[in-house]
Amino acid sequence: MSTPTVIAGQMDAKGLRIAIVATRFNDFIVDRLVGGAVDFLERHGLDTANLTIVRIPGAFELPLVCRKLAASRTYDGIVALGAVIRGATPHFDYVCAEASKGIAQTMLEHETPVGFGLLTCDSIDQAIERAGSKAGNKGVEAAAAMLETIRVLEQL
Ligand code: INI
Repeated sequence: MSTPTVIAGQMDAKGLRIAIVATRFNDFIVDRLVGGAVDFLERHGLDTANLTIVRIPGAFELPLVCRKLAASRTYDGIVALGAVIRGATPHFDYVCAEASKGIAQTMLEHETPVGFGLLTCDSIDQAIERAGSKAGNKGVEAAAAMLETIRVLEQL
C-alpha cells in the first residue's frame, strides 16, 4: 500500500533572519503582540542578533514597509503587527482593506512569508482579548504561521 508524501514545516527558527514590522498606532495593544512574537521566536531557536524590529506609523504603511523588507532579500520571513479599531467613520474599512491586500501581494510578489498579525476589531475590548488575554495573542499566531510557512516553502 502506498502512502502520501507529507510536507510539513518544522517549528525551528534556528539560523533564520526575521523582521517584525509593528505600528505605533494603538501601541498599548501592538506592544503586546510584539512581545508575544519575539518570545515565540526566541523560544523556537531564533538568535536575537538575527531579529530586526521596525516601528512604523500605522497599519496603512504596513504593505510598503513589508514590501521593501521582502525586496531586500535580507529576511527569511516577516511578521506584520498592528491593530485597527473601528471608529465612527469608514476610515477603518479603508485601512484594513489596503493593509491586508498589500501584505498578501507582498508575499506573492516576493515569495517571502509574512505573518499577518493585524488585529481588525470593533472595540478596544476585542483588541485586548487578542493581545495576550482571552483569545490568545495574535502576535504569537502570526509568528508561528510565518515560521511554519518558511519551513514548508524550503521543501517545495
Ligand atoms: N492606523 C492603525 O494602525 N490603526 C488604526 O486604528 C487607525 N485608525 O483607526 O485610524 C490607523 N490609522 C492611521 C493609518 O494607518 C495611517 O498611519 C495614517 O492614515 C497615515 O497614512
